[in-house]
Amino acid sequence: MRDLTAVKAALKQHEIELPSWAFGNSGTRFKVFGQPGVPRTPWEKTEDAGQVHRFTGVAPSMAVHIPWDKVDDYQALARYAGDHGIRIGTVNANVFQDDDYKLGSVCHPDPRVRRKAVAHLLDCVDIMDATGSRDLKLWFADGTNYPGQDDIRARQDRLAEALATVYDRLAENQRMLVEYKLFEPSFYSTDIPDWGTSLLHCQALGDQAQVVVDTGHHAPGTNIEFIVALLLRAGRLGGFDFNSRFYADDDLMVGAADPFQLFRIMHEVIRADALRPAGGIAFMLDQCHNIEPKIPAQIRSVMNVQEATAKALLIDADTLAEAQRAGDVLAANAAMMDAYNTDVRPLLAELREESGLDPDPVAAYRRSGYPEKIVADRVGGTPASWGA
Ligand code: LRH
Ligand code: MN
Repeated sequence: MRDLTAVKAALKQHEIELPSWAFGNSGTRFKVFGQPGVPRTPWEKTEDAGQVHRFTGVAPSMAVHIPWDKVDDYQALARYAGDHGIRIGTVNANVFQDDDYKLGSVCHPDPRVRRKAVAHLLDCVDIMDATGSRDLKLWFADGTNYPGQDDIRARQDRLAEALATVYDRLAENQRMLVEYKLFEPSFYSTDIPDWGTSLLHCQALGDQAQVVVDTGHHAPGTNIEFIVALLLRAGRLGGFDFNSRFYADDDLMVGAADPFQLFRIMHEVIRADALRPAGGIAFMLDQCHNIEPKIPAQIRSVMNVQEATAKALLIDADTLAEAQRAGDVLAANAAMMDAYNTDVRPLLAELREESGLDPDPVAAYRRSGYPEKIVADRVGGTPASWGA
């Protein structure tokens, strides 16, 4: 079994980034259920993200989504985040909610629409300059619904041109994270449907372009940890959008639907020695808490990532490697399963106490009075949501 001091040290410096939009109301095409106390502004989302970090100690940044988190002064927002013990992290562009984007954004047949989309992406880089963010995350809803609707290759040419324009604008310490998704909202072709398409574009652009793996964006049965191992080997894994799903892009709490898959993914990260911040992976959550209370859900999600990571850190690498070398299939699998079947909750509770935190972050948050405070304070105004 691994040296627990080293395991704790690795867990202590493992940071998980929170999505601002998961503090707001969200739902499906059938219904968006409102909740009392939901933030109404990026400032209130920042306050809530500060609470998750306060009780977990490992969520020191909040990703923003533009225009959902549009403010007049992004430097002020970054300072406000600092006042709440966190920082503004990844900047997410949004070219999927404007009427002009019905047939696509950067892949749209009309150059006017493509210029409009690229202008927004460049605005997002300006925002990164103001917030001090390293990463611009790009997910495009672009695609088609019927064969023949548009030329698949021509759309790739348009995409490559737009990405190159934005790439050239990046400062040397900034990165572009290109996210892929198999389908939805397009149902025949998606212009970046898989890791290979994202990787090809990233390799064509340069080293500051990396692939994002959203764990909800694959066909059922996809071996996601295989993709992770491959992207790490290629030096092109820029980050994760963590969530979980039973069927499609369900955006449920990470680790809720398939904790074993999350464990296998974190094993590949650790095997590549990429867990530490210098490994360059942005561990982000990307979830929708349609029915569950938002802040406790984010706290629980951070804990789920910690549990999967702790189990993966407990894999006895020497025993595993020896069994693999010897072709001892059962011993190799047992080395993984012994770690996975280890209850790491006492270890994590101890780690939190050593860090001056309550061993049970969800219970501590519930006792904090904050849930009642936001319900009492946040009356009137428009609760934040996707506004879809
Ligand atoms: C698309 C996606 C993308 C975000 C959005 C909130 O499904 O995963 O990462 O921009 O969700
Ligand atoms: Mn995502």
